[in-house]
Amino acid sequence: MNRNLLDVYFIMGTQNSKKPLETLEKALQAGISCFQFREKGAGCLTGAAYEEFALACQKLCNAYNVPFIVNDDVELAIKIGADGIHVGQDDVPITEFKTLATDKIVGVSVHNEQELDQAIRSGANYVGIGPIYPTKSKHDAKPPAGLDFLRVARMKYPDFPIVGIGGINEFNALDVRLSGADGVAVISVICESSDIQTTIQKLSKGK
Ligand code: TZP
Ligand code: MG
Repeated sequence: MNRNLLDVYFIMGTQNSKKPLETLEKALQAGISCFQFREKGAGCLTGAAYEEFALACQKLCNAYNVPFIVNDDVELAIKIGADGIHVGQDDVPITEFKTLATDKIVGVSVHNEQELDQAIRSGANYVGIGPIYPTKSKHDAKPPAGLDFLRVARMKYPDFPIVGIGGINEFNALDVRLSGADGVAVISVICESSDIQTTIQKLSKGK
């Protein structure tokens, strides 16, 4: 995949924003490079409402020509023709999705070298490394790992697409990039911003 797609990678579900579709549209207008639909946690949508919300997010992403990636839910991703899937270590093995949809983007969260090597061997198109900093957006997140593993991963795989995640904001995004990430994956810094346009400009490469 084109590593530029990871530049500003926005992740969101209804648990993250009071007006999620409005937030997503502002983020798209401001130039996010990728979007991940992540509807999970207490009070999240289920059934038809879940699928309708996914379709509404997908439609917006399509209008801005921004890849629409589904978190965890391979079945939904296939059903609605998402551009890709993102899975963690406890989710379905990516080979399942790869066989069903060869041309799709597959992302995997990794936390150590073994997981990193395994993800790449299994055909991941990018990996997410984190949480780099403390995060309030994922209740079962591992302790913040800092930038060290990111540096190790970049040294080992100089050209492989890597995105950093967890507690990233406009002030630390450059450190994450300088440590080897092609981009930053964020939830709260965008969802809680009163000026999404400026926030995204500051998160973005070269701004
Ligand atoms: N995976 C690791 S940290 C995280 C996820 C989904 C949450 C990132 O959210 P925030 O608000 O940008 O820290
Ligand atoms: Mg998962």
